[in-house]
Amino acid sequence: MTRGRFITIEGIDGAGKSTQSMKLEELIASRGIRVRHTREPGGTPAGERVRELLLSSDMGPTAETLLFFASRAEHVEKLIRPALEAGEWVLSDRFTDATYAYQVGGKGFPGERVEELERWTLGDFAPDLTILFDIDPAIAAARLAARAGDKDRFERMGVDFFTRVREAYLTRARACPERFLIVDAAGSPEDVTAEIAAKVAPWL
Ligand code: Z5A
Repeated sequence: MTRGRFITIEGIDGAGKSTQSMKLEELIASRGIRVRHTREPGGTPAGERVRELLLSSDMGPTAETLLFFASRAEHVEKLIRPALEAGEWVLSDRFTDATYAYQVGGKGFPGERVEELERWTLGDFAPDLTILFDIDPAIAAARLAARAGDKDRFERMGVDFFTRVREAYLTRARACPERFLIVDAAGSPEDVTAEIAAKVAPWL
């Protein structure tokens, strides 16, 4: 049995990840490849409960970072690794790069603590491919402002916060070009879908 591939989708809020990851799932499935679409935080029953807690509470950075890794450990053990070993591909909206981008880059949590947690919970387990949706936070903010219920997300965190998160993602992508594909997420949905299809084609 050939092991499946693990693809992660990353980028700031409002970059268009959810919209495009569904298209990518369709593209992969259209090649006859079995694919599981999942997300972080979440992806398992326990992980989804942790997600509710994380997204509804204002907790300190240590508790928050530990909970992201608790959800991730469960996700890898119960869903991601078994699916890959069964030959399925796994497509996850966010994974460990998000912790480096949001907690370390955005909030200033110490990077070495995240490295320790990553080593402890994941060992050398990492995505085979990461698609980074790169976008100016002002454009992402305008998209979320147009979506009912999301009006205050950028106001709450601030555009400066999302600028730091974006920079942290780009720094990671530049340090690991063999794993990352950077997509210009500011275009129309059709343009972004086409760019992803072209860049992912060699993988399919
Ligand atoms: N988080 C963390 O801090 N640390 C971690 O380790 C992990 C996560 C794993 C998860 O929230 C939060 O957890 C997240 C990071 C943190 N946020 N914070 N703060 P989430 O999963 O609910 O949020 P999200 O991943 O950012 O989803 P999102 O806000 O929905 O953004 P998106 O998926 O990138 O965008 P979208 O839903 O596809 O599109 C947003 C809107 O724009 C929507 O109305 C679309 O119709 C529209 N759209 C999409 N594409 C386009 C284009 N191309 N043009 C115009 N309009 C578009």
